[in-house]
Order: sequence, then C-alpha cells, then structure tokens
Amino acid sequence: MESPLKEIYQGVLDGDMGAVQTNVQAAIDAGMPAGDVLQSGLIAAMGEVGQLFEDGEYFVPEMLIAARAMKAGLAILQPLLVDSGVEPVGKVAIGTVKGDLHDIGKNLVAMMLEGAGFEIVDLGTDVAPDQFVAAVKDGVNLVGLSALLTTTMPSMATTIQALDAAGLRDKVKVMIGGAPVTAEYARQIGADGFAPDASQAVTLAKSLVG
Ligand code: B1M
Repeated sequence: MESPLKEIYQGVLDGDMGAVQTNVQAAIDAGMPAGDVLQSGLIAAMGEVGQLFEDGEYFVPEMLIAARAMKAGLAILQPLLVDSGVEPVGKVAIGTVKGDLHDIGKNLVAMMLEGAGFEIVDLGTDVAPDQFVAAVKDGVNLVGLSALLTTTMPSMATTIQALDAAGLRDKVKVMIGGAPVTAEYARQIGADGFAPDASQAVTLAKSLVG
C-alpha cells in the first residue's frame, strides 16, 4: 500500500477527518486515480470499521466518526468521479429504505450514476414506500433502493408492493443493493436487478433503462 493510501485508511479508522482530507488531496495531487483512492483507501477502511464493530472493538460513536471522515474524503473525490455535462440517460429516484439511516453507499451509487449521465432524485435515508411511489408519479424511470441492515431489507419488498398497489410497477424499473442484499433476494422480491457495488450499479442502471 502506498503512503497516502495508508494514511487515508488509518485516518478513517481513527475518524480523523483532517488527515483523510489532507491525504486524499495528496493522493490526487500525486496522480493517483480517484477510483483507486476510493476503493483501496476509503472503502477498504470502512470495511475494517465494520469488522471492528462486529468484533466488539468499535461502537456506534466510532462508526459515526469514521463515516464522517469517509464523507469528507468522498467530498474531495466527488467532482473527479462525477463527469458532468452529459445528456441525462434516465431519471433515477434513489434512497435508503424505511428504518435505515446508512447513506454512504447510497450516496456513492448516486454519485456514480450522476457521473454516467443519469438525473438523480435523492430521497435521502429512512425513505417510506409512499415517497418512492410519489417520485415515480413525478416521472422517474428507475428506482434505486439501498439497505444496509438485514432488518430493513423487507422494506425493499414493501416498496415494490406499494408500487404495484399504485398501478406503477410496469412503468418503472427497480434496482436494489447494499451490503446484505443479494441477487437471489432481488429475484425473491420481484426487483429488476441487484448490483453489489457502485460501478456495477451503473452498468445495471444503463441496461435497465436502455
Ligand atoms: Co451501521 N451497521 N448500524 N452504522 N454500519 C452496519 C451495516 C453493520 C453490518 C456493522 C456490523 O455489524 N458489522 C451492521 C448491520 C448488521 C446487520 O444488519 N446484519 C450495522 C448496525 C448493526 C448498525 C446499528 C443497528 C448499530 C446500533 O445502533 N446498534 C445502527 C442502525 C441505524 C439505522 O440505520 N437505523 C447503525 C448505525 C450506523 C452509523 C450511523 C453509526 C453509521 C452510518 C453512517 C452513515 O451512513 N451516514 C454506520 C456505519 C458506518 C456502518 C458500517 C461500518 C459501514 C457502512 C458503509 O458506509 N460502508 C457497516 C459495516 C459494513 O458495511 N461493513 C455498518 C461503505 C459503503 C461504501 O459501502 O454501504 O455497503 P455500502 O455500499 C456499497 C454496496 O453495498 C453497494 O454499493 C456501495 C458502494 O460500492 N450499494 C448499492 C449500496 N447501496 C446500493 C444500492 C444499489 C446498488 C448498490 O442500487 C440502488
């Protein structure tokens, strides 16, 4: 691992926002691709934060400050990952489902979709099924549902059922993702597709609206 990446990784683990910002900028200035900084620095470190939480070494406050540090790094990468000026290829309403407050992955997917030319309606976190229904009534052609908790995954199914009940299911494609979500689960609840990460979410979104 090269030095700025190591510092970024450690900065996220320590929740040291300043160190993350300084080293993300240093990595970019040194010519490192933004995608590498994201994957090998920020995302890799957040994976370890999750492991430390599971092992009982980190608690919610540590997760929160790690997330804040990661977001500070992402803010620097965002303009580099989002290549603007492209004609919208589709309009996506994206949100983290009801009961779930995790937004880093959802934001990353939104950012990458925007970079690929999609218009984004970001509904935020803890999004109730009727909010997705309202967005579809407003004219989005793709709905993106994110869930990070096994306990909130059923809200994905509830959202699809709400679209169905509103008579809108055949007017919109639904893609789902998030750490505990699988392709099998997508099939089970009648989603149109599942993507394991942000770049595959772009490929999937293009194929769904194409
Ligand atoms: Co939470 N948390 N958390 N947490 N948290 C997890 C998810 C957990 C796995 C940690 C663990 O135990 N190892 C665990 C869930 C266990 C489970 O459900 N089985 C957990 C828990 C238990 C909790 C609380 C219940 C803790 C508590 O209060 N006791 C609580 C729940 C709050 C709530 O939501 N109601 C909670 C709270 C929090 C914080 C607020 C402290 C913070 C979130 C801050 C924020 O998001 N603003 C937090 C964090 C940071 C995590 C971990 C450590 C990191 C999540 C993250 O940002 N990853 C996480 C552990 C982990 O996932 N390893 C954990 C980085 C991000 C880039 O990855 O979100 O997976 P990810 O997104 C990826 C892909 O999944 C995919 O693309 C993204 C980019 O590649 N993807 C999509 C995501 N959405 C997609 C949508 C798509 C397509 C792809 O299409 C639409």
